[in-house]
Amino acid sequence: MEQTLSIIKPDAVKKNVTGQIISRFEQNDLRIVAMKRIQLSKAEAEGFYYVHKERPFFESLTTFMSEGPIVVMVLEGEDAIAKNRALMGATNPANAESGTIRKDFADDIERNAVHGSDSAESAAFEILYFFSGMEIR
Ligand code: IDP
Ligand code: MG
Repeated sequence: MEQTLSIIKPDAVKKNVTGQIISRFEQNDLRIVAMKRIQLSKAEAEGFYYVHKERPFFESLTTFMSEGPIVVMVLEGEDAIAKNRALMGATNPANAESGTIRKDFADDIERNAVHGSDSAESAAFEILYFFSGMEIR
């Protein structure tokens, strides 16, 4: 069993497709073991995405991620990190395979519906960024 962090980003929350996205996780044997709906401040979005702080899209990305509410989840299951990434599809929805979340719900490379941890190290950091041990059951 492995845990990963998933975020339904402001674009997808605004479109009211939270339930459709969560269904895909459950249909693929990922279990929600923690979940909340919050709105990040700009500084909180910058802290979450600090690994990208030198990238040209950092300013725009963190403005987008703080523009409206998000739904943050810890998903648990076998190979949860890789499985979630596969369900998400490519960063740019134009390159995402059919049937993936980003193909079906993302607008463009920035407003791309979901976030998922990309390694065990990032999952550990990202889960702790949003949840305390008591909130994960
Ligand atoms: P990932 O979310 O597929 O892991 P990353 O490369 O880690 O992709 O980028 C983090 C987020 O930054 C992406 O999900 C997307 O919202 C945004 N992003 C990535 N590349 C670009 C870009 O070239 N232009 C604008 N935004 C981008
Ligand atoms: Mg990433």
